Amino acid sequence: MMRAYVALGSNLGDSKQYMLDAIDALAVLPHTELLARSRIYRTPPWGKLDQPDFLNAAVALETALEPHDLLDALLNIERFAGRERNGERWGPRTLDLDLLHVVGKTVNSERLSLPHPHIADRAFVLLPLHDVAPALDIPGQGKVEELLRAVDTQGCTPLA
Ligand code: PH2
Ligand code: MG
Ligand code: MG
Repeated sequence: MMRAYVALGSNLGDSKQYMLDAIDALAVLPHTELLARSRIYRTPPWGKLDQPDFLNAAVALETALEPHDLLDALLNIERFAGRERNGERWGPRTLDLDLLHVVGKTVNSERLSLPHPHIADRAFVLLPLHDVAPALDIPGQGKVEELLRAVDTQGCTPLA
């Protein structure tokens, strides 16, 4: 079994429901257990600014799925949420599931880079990840609690 961390995001449609349904779907993946889920945060859009605020969250999983199989499962859950890929980078989406890290695994394939190379840059990833794994060390980037101290979390607020 491997410890895996997944980031969730949504800024189109009923975002909160997409996130909650996605967490339920992750919890019932084969050979997988949901260990922890973060709060859901409202976050300002990053990268492409002229789009609605996002909701973001993160989960910790224990899984026997290999990283590429887990990625396929995440893409299936996205598709079930009506995710359309129109080629626009960083544009609005009903559901985005990003595999952040699988403890002990390094992957550099066309489809997948692990650890996700941009965890350290993004408050909308670090804030929820900190809820589930503050002491986690992301190889090559650093410890989540230290990375979080170095980013600007202004405008990011947990939902009540
Ligand atoms: N995802 C993006 C681009 N920008 N901004 C926020 N706040 N949250 C996201 O999840 C997000 C983003 C592309 O995946
Ligand atoms: Mg993303
Ligand atoms: Mg994605």
